[in-house]
Amino acid sequence: MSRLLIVSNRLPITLVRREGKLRAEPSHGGLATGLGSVYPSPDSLWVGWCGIALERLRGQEEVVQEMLAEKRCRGVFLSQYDIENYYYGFSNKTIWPLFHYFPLYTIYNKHFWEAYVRVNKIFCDEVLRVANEDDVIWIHDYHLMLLPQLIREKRPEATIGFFLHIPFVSSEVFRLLPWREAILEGLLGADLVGFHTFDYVRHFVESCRRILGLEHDLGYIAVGERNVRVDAFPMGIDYRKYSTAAEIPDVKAHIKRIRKRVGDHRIILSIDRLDYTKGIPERLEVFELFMEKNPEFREKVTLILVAVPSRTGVEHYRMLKRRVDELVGRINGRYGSIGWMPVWYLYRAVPFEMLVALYSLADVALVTPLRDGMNLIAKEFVASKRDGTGVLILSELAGAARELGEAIIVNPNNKEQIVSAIRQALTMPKEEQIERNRRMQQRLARYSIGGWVGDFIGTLERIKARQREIAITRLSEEVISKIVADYKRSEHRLMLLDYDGTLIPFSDYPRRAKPDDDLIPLIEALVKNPRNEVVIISGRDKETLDAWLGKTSVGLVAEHGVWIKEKDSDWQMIEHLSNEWKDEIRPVLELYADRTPGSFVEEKGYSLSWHYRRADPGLASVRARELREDLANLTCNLSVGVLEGSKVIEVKNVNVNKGRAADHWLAKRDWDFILAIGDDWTDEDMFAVLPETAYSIRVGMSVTRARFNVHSYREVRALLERLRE
Ligand code: GDG
Repeated sequence: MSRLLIVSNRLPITLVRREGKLRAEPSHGGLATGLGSVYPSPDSLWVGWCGIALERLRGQEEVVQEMLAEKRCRGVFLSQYDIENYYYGFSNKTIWPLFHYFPLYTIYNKHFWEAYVRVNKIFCDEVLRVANEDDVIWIHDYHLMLLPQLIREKRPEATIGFFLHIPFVSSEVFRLLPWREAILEGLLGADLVGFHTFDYVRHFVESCRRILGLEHDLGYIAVGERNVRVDAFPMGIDYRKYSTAAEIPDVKAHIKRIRKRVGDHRIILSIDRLDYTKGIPERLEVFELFMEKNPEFREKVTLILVAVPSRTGVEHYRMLKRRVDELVGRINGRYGSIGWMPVWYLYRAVPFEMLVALYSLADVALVTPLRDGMNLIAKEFVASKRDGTGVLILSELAGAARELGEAIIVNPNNKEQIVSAIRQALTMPKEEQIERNRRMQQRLARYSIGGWVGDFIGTLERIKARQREIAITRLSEEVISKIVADYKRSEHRLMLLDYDGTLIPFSDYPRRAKPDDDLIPLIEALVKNPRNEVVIISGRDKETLDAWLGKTSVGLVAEHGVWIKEKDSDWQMIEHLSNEWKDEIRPVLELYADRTPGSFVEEKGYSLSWHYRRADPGLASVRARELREDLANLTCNLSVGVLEGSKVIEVKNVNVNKGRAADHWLAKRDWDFILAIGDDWTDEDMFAVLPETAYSIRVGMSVTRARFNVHSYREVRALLERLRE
């Protein structure tokens, strides 16, 4: 039976050594809390670091594994050196700051990187040790970005999902990373890569395009033979757990106790891990400004600040702690009075019952991170509001802001705006609070943590099924043997072959894609066989085709079918065409070439094309979209059509396409063997007119009318070599 294998840096339980004895305690943080609700289940296993250095386990690894196995966990053991360099180092001093737009905090250190690679390999070994063939492997977060590819290398067929819990930065920031290629390649080892928001999806696919040159098509990236899906899955919470928590006796007791202490003061709540991305000092400054600007609220409002210790071994976190301590002291000293302390400060994790008691009591939750992948605190606060009252003030730079639009959304750097938001929150009529919260609650209840897990795993299974479908159309050795056998048996064979991308690889400059030394003899050999009729059916102009292939007496089609040249005869036009439209279209294309460095216009007898292979991909895709719109307007009264090939937009007379050219040859006689091969969508017109018995092959793993797909021109050449023999 297939199991769900969750893999993350930390397990949902952390081992601690107390009085010489090992104990298991629950882990804190977004991932553990979130997935903890759907875990453990009998058909799942969680693989991760157990929280204690190998040196301190003193040979007790087996005992630890047994302890962990009871909780359906499997431990990964890391040395103190690796924890320092992989966890505190690369994960938390390189990736964490960079991915939260803190490039100045980012340390690029070769030893950190080496440890990161090594630990990802240790995780890989452990996963391979416990994973069955048909298990679904779900890897989490930024500590393990190389792991998908490492597993893929060893288990090419594995089902692997990856989810990133933090933001994926804009490609402009991501490119700062010296190991950027390896990170992207690592992630693309997965079948599904998930992020919290669509913005992060955009940043990721853009980075893949700019850095690895991989195009994406509606969230699919073709990586070798695999189609990798990239999509947004905003993480939900266990809605019921929070919405019903106030009924728990312990929670009720906490509520009563805190209320007695706070009296009738209004409560503003702030809870986070103590992390510089969460904007805690900035929030304290805002609260100070609020006190200063709104004296009528002094002695009436209390800010409860829970800061959960985090990564205390990292210098920036220690500095942050000092800063927060100072600010709390300053505000309490400045505005406090006998009997009223403006800020209640807890530097520790609180138990769940206390946490939800605070959610339940708070009038306002102030959630103003400078950057946050999602932020579950905001969601938990809203879910805990049984009577619907309470106001959420939420940073627009938290992923959660995309779903919680009824909150008061603020820019965390705009102090004045947050000060007015606090005022607005404290004076908001109850009905309005309820109306806003109810809408958010409905949404959170619908897409809760179970829905999130189901959605992710469901999508992963669908992409796997899709990959299998593509694998079926992949030209197999078996089909190749059948093609060769049919070829040998037949008397009248027609071969229609596209040129660029099919017989020869693409080049930055079309003029450079000349036939190489192997191609001409191959074509000559095929043409020489009296049973063969071979036609190169191309979009290029007839002069180029003549110059490159004229000597071989192969049949030729130029400009997608404007011109045809039968074996050993002259060029002729399929039908008479006019060229007058060119004067109108040429200046438009030239303008786009001028505005898009690296692109250029190519003119052929009956067509004009704008090529953008060498242009900046981001700019080119914007320009291509604009050009398509311009051309749609300009060409509506002309008898021309607009075609899109691989990095080229071409305008040419309508009625001219490779299908018509193919028809010309198909009609010549009864063929008992037909083979057609092409690589872009102009070749689809050719595939469309073929009889069912024909062998048609599309180069590239795209959806196609052709019966089979191959990976690259090399496989086409290999197939033709087999036929030549
Ligand atoms: C990362 C991303 C993303 C916190 N303090 C206590 C406590 N918690 C629990 C909360 C909540 C979780 O920890 C914190 O989650 P966040 O989402 O706010 O933040 P990160 O830890 O930074 O998590 C984040 C998340 O992953 C999920 O993908 O949203 O953007 O940075 O569930 O309840 N729980 C208890 N005591 C505490 O003192 N019991």
